[in-house]
Amino acid sequence: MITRETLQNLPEGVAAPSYDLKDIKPGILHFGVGNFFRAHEAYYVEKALGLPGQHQWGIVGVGLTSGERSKKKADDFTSQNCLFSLTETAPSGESKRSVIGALRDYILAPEKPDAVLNLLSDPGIKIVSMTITEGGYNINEHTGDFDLENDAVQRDLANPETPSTIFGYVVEGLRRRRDAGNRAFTIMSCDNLRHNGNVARKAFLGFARARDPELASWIEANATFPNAMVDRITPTVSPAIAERLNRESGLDDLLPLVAEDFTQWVIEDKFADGRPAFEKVGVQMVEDVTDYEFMKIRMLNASHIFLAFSGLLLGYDHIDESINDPDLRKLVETYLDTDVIPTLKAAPGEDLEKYKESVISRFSNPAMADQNLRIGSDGQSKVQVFWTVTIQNLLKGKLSIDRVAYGMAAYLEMLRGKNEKGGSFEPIEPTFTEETWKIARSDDFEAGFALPAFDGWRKLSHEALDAKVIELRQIIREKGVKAALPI
Ligand code: CS2
Repeated sequence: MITRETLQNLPEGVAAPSYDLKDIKPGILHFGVGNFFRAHEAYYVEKALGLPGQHQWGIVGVGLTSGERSKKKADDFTSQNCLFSLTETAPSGESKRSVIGALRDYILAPEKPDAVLNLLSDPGIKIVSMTITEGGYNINEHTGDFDLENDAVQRDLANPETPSTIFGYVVEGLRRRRDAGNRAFTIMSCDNLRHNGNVARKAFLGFARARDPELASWIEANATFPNAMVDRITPTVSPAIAERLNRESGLDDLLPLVAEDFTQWVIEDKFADGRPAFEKVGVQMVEDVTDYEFMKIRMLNASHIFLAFSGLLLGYDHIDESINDPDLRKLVETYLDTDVIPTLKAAPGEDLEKYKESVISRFSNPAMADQNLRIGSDGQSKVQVFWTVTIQNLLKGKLSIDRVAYGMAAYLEMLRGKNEKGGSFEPIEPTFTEETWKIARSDDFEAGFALPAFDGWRKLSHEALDAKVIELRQIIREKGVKAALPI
C-alpha cells in the first residue's frame, strides 16, 4: 500500500509529491475518477501544487455509481490516502515514475450524498470538472438536446434536493450557492468531445431549465464552461499489468496507473472564479480551442477506431498489433493524408504532418497494451464524434468515400462480435438498447443505417456511401477484412 508514511521512503526512481500534503485545500471537485483523469488532470494539478501559492487547488473525486467495483475502488483510495503511482512510458520503453498526491479525497456519492452537496456549495470549490465519457452528457442523438426523458433525470427533476445524476448534483449545488449569495463555479469537461464545454453547457442548462428557469438563467450568467482538448493515452490496468507496474516500481500500489509519455491539454481561458496556474505546468491556455480539437478528434481518435474495429475483426487484442499490421497502418495513413488533412486547419504551433507521425508512433507503444475492445467500445458515440465531420466533408465535396465506407462496414461487422480467427468477443456499447442491438444484429445489411451513430450525414446525399458499405460488409464477411481494405 502507498500511504502518507510510505511517502517518506519511496523506492529509488519514484518521485514523491514536491509539496506537503497537509497544506493542500480542496478547490476542484471531479466527477468520474477514471484512469484518464488520474493520468491527465490530476497529473497537471500535481505539478501546479508544487508551485508557490497553489495549495488551494487540491482535488476531491466523486464516484456516482454504487456496486461492488465502485466500493472496492473507494476503499482502495481511502486506504491509500488517495495516493497512487503513475508510470509514464515512451514508445522506446523508457519510463518515469511518480506518486501523485493531487487527489486529496474520494467520495462515493450514493453513500454520502450530503458530503458531495456540501462541497458543491462550499465557495472554496471553484471548479467542477468531469470525465463522464462521450456518451455521458445525456444528449439525445436525434434531437441534439438534453434528454429529459431519461429515467434518472426524471427522478432528479422530481426530487431536486436529493439527486443521483451529475446533472442533479451540480445544479443543486449551484442552487445552494445562489441562495447563499456565493459565486458560481467553472464547469470543466475533460471528455473527448468536440466543444466539450458547449456540450456540458447544453446538458447542465438543459437540466436546470427543466428544474427552474430562473436558476438556469443565473447559472448561464455566472458559471462558465470552457472548451478543452484533452489527450493522453491511458489504458485499462489489468491485474497482470498492475503486477508488472508494481514489480518495476518497487511499490505496492493498490491503484497503479500507466500512461504514454505524451500529454496535451488545451483549454479556453474562461474560468468563473480562478484556476490553478495551468499555464506554468504545460497546459496551453487559448482563446479558441476549435482547431486543436478538430486535429485531435479527426486524426487521433478517428484513426484509433479504424484500428480498433479492424483489429477486433482480425483477431488482434491490442492497438499496437493493429498499427504494426502494414495494411492497417497504410489504411490509417491514407485516410489521414487523403480524407482528413486536406480539410483541416493547423492550430497555432501545430504541424499536421508531424502530428500524424506522432500519432502513429504513439499507437505503436507496446507498453500501453491498449485494448482494441476498449478503444472500439461505445462506437455509437465515437463514430458520431470522430468521423461525422470528415464524412460530411467527403460527401459535400463529392470525394472518395471508400475509406469511410470501409470504416462503417467494419464497425457494423464488428458489432456481431466475431473475428476471422473463429473467435468471439463482446462489443461494448453502453448506450445500446435492446432495439439498437436488434438493428445492429439484423441480417439485413440496410438495417444498420438506422443506428444513431450514422445520423450526422443522413440529410446529405448518401446513397453511394450506403451502397459501398453494403458491398464492403459482404466482402468482409465472405473474404475477410484484408480483401475489403481500400488501400
Ligand atoms: C480513445 C481515447 O477511447 C478512445 O476512443 O481514442 O481514449 C484515446 O486513448 C484518448 O483520446 C487519447 O487522448
